[in-house]
Amino acid sequence: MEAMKQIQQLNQLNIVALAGGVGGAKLADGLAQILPPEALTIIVNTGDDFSHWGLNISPDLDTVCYTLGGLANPLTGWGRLDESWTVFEQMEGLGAENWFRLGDKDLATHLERTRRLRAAEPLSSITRDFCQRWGIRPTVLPMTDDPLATVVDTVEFGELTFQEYFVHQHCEPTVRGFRFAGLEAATPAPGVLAALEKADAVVICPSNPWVSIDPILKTLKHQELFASKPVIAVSPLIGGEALKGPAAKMFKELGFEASALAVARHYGSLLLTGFVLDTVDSALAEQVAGLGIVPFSTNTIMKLSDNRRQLAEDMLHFVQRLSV
Ligand code: FO1
Repeated sequence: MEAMKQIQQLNQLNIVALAGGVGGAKLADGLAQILPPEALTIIVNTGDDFSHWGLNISPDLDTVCYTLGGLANPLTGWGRLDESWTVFEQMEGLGAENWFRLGDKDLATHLERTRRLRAAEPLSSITRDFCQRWGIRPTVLPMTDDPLATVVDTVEFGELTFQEYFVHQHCEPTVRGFRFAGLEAATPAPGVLAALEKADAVVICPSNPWVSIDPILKTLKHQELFASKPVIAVSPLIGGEALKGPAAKMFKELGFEASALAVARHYGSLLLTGFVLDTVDSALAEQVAGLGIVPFSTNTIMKLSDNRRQLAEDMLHFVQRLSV
């Protein structure tokens, strides 16, 4: 009965989640298991978007949507479940670039997205329609409908487009900075600012702070929207390592220690009200508190669907505590 009451209260929260790829998608899925669809908006990074084989690819949007729709490949985290690779193999046979793998089902998404973008339909409108067709009920929004590209400045190659760095070069080059091409002209997609205004709290998912969350924060350009409500980030670093991707490597190469504490410092107390650390990092809680950010330790590893739900529930309880 007591547990039922708590869930009912959690149900009444209105949440905006900021998400990149796999980590963001998993927490968004946990939140979607608890919150009513009208109380959850997920704002997704589009800085990874690029053109490949003449198609517009939006990797993070697709990872979030496929995950929420139960369509994601659980082994990679990106791409489709039960995928086939006929077109990819035929393209390879014709000498096409093969460093970025596109499966047959996934290709349908890119073909239709590209067709509609060329017909001047905005990315946010295409995403809304795809979500409806895939049975996804929370609102998923690209951070912007405008072109914005994350560029990675590397010691070995100079500037690389994000997917060149991430997939083609396997995140191996040494990072010395980032640039977000198109940032000045980019405005938040329709619905983004309204969702933030309505939200009781903003959740920053355990995505890469440098290349998944920073582009969203920089595109919003309306940090005052955050000032009146709790903003809570979940650390993507656990015991100094990222579960997936180059976040820890980036912190080190940019001259910082790779730790949950460094993530909390990166966002800072002007943005964050609360910070969720994994239990293995609970010894850092005191130092997070020293930054003026309320720490909370729990299990943040989301291997199973139940773990996603549990982390979302823990987060929402934390939001409630910070809201009073
Ligand atoms: N990541 C890879 O490491 N190799 C790939 O071939 C690859 C293909 C791919 C196709 C569609 C898609 O939506 C994502 C894909 N990803 C691939 C993942 C993606 O590049 C990154 O995970 C994100 O951009 C980082 O969040």
